[in-house]
Amino acid sequence: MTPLFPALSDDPSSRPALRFGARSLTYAELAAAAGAVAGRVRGAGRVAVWATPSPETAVAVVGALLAGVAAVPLNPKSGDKELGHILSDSAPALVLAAPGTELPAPLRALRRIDVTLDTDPDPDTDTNTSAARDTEGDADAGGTGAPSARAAVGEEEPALVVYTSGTTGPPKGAVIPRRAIAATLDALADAWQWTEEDVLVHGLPLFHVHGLVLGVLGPLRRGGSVRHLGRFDTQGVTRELSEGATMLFGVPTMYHRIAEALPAEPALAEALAGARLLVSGSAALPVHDHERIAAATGRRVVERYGMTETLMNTAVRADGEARAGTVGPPLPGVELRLVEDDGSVVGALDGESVGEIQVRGPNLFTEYLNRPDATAAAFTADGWFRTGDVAVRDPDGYVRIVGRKATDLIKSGGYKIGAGEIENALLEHPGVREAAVTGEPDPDLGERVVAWVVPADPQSPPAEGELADHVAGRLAPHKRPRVVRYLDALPRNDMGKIMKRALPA
Ligand code: MCA
Ligand code: AMP
Repeated sequence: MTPLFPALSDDPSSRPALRFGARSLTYAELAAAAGAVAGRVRGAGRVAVWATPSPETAVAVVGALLAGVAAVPLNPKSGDKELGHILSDSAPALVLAAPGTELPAPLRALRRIDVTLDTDPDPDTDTNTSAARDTEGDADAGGTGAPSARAAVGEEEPALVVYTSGTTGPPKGAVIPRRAIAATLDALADAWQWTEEDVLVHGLPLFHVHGLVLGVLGPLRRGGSVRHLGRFDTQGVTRELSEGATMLFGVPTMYHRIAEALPAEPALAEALAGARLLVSGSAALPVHDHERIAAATGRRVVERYGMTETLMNTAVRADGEARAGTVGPPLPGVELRLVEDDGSVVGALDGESVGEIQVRGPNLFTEYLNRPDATAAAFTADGWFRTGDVAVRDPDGYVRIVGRKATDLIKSGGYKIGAGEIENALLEHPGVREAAVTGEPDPDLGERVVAWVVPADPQSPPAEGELADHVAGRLAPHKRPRVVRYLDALPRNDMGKIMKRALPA
């Protein structure tokens, strides 16, 4: 296997690699900073990364990868319950964080390593851990033949453990091997003609696949660069695309906000028109937003479709036709089929026959950490991964996602949110007797989280804001209910099961 980051291996250049606001690193500086991290984490089992939108997060993850140690990116807004679960499940040996960041109590019990961007070798670190040795170590892992005393890191070794919600219970850790990262990024490079000349701009969070794997590791694998906005806004997009950035990645909510802003921001339209590629993913981009952006800029947003467990499965190619409502054909190396409920495979490419998307290929995760039951249930007997997404295929092979099998999964702002997880958190509030959570269409977020609550005391139900804060503080702010509806009782069937479809629209 070739090294994950060839541009860091041999003679890292003074080309820009990362930029976050006023702070930037060249490849040589990144090699030194990440090399220092690698030296300090080598041999650790797994390391947690406090994944703020900062260059330290990128350096921490790249450093762990250079050392062959799996990184567990943590949402810095995780609430107690979510964080507690992730830490006990993934059992990291230590936590990597930017200096001066205050970590919440559960993390303070772990050994902490401050990630500095300083390129001077750390005097406390063993001399074998200089940048040069560590980037060489990665090259060795790739079998380039350079001499080193270190054992190669196998391509099936875990690179990342990324937590993702299911319909019930706490989030599961998807174990993503090095092979999957390399395969998906190289397939996207083929589809998008993505090269070292590209400069990517985005404002995505760095604790999920979209922002971290595609948005940071993607440019670094190509030897190109990434400029992170810190937080997404249309002014940042305008500025970076006007100053040399070539590609934009975002979730549909970001493109919706761009579409809304375009009439009043002519510079935004000009900046988007000059980009080489505008890419949306993590949820469906509504046709209306596609069309508004195309009308104002003359440019079409291309969609790609993936999952934490599978990384990327399909993408509209840079030289392909960007049809609104489609996510393109399967990427090179990815096998994709549609399967009906009775198990029969949909053969027709007729734009009408519906089936669940199942995939196979080098882009797939290995397992859910500590969850052999869930891992087994996710695959068919012959090794296809069941995505739960329902689609049709057009005559030219393009995939059109038309729905999802699980009604208890909500996609809000591009985040996947399990209804069960929020229901459990709500039931822990003393003012809540019964709770049900659903997703409702939302023009900005795609879907918004709605909580249906039977209060313990109907005379003084807990306030909407209090329940939102309760969920934000236990789980994460993006999981908080945006609307709370109070009922005297939840609709139940004869078996006592809550009938969500019977909740008033
Ligand atoms: C609000 N806030 C609160 C509360 N209410 N904090 C604590 N308690 C509360 N009750 C805070 C929020 O944390 C946030 O802080 C700010 O107020 C605004 O919140 P909100 O309105 O919810 O956020 P937003 O700015 O409207 O978010 C929209 C967004 C975001 C920027 C589009 O949803 C987003 O970043 N989405 C990306 C999701 C993503 O990357 N998904 C990839 C997974 P602050 O502003 O400080 O943060 S899917 C994936 O990886 C697969 C592989 C794929 O296909 O891509
Ligand atoms: P996650 O589990 O958070 O990684 O989210 C993966 C899910 O996001 C997929 O199973 C799809 O339901 C959805 N998704 C990702 N990209 C797209 C897209 N371009 N169009 C529609 N849905 C998407």
